[in-house]
Amino acid sequence: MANTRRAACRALGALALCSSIGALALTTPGAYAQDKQITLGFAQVGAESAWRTANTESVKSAAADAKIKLKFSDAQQKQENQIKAIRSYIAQKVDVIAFSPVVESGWEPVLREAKAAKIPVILTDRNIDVKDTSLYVTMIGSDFMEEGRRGGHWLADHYKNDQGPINIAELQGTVGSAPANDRHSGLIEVIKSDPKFKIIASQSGDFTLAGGKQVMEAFIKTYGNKINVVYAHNDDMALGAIQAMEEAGMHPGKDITVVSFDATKGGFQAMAAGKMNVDVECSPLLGPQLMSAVKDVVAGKPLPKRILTEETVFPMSVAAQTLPTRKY
Ligand code: GYE
Repeated sequence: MANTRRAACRALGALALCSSIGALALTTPGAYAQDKQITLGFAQVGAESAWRTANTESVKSAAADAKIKLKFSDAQQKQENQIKAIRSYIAQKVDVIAFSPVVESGWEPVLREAKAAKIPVILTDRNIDVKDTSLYVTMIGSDFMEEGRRGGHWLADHYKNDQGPINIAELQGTVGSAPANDRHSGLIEVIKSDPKFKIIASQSGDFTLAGGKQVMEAFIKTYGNKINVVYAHNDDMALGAIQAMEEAGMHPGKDITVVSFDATKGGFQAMAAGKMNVDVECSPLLGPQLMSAVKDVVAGKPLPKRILTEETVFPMSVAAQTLPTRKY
């Protein structure tokens, strides 16, 4: 109600007058129209990881709490499916479109269509690479570069008294996705000045457990015990890699240092069991922030271009005690 009144007042351009005509503004046909239930079209990446499952749940439950009508689609990690979903939301004339872009590039055409239809677009979780930033209202999510740097700083500290070489095998996330690009670049930024760190292998496991396991099996075949560190872009791939190492008779967390991202319950369980050394947090619980942004956009309130998530780093030593408090 308050939002509706404020929006109506802004349209009138007479704030001083508005407090006195508030009651009147609420009964005008224009203001009534803005009181209708908001419809949000959300194009999700897929269901590739525990992170994603928690993110989907967060979006669905926050929409229900905010009484926002949610149209939800799962793109099965394919950009073409997300583009189709966005086009269908445009055709259905939803009030707001939100999506978590599977990859960074290739979004201009469909976002121009949304803009032409005057449907505001909110990005969540992953960023995109567009010149015209007016194609979206705001981006809500983590700073993946910073996460990569945090992983790198943890490694630099862990090996500070070691001459090296420290051979890193990297399990990358989905090719072309923001978290894969930035978790890689953040690491490089930190370790590039120290030649003892070497990335000896780097391949995508597409953020899945099966992908992580398969790529790690291939790494073990080629590099065997030359590998000192597994740097996995998410917990699911790290868990898959841990399985591969154990099947090969190795001791993850001891013979091979395991660095991972997300800080899901699965990651915490692996740390508590001594099989993962550090988990860099990335929160999927973006639903409440998204719904409040959706309401603000509909009410005509300005939003910051970037809404950052607050996160930390969990080393193995705190896992057992922190595990019971993890929400995803
Ligand atoms: O790290 C991974 C998921 O975009 C931050 O996507 C997200 C990533 C997350 O599949 O587990």
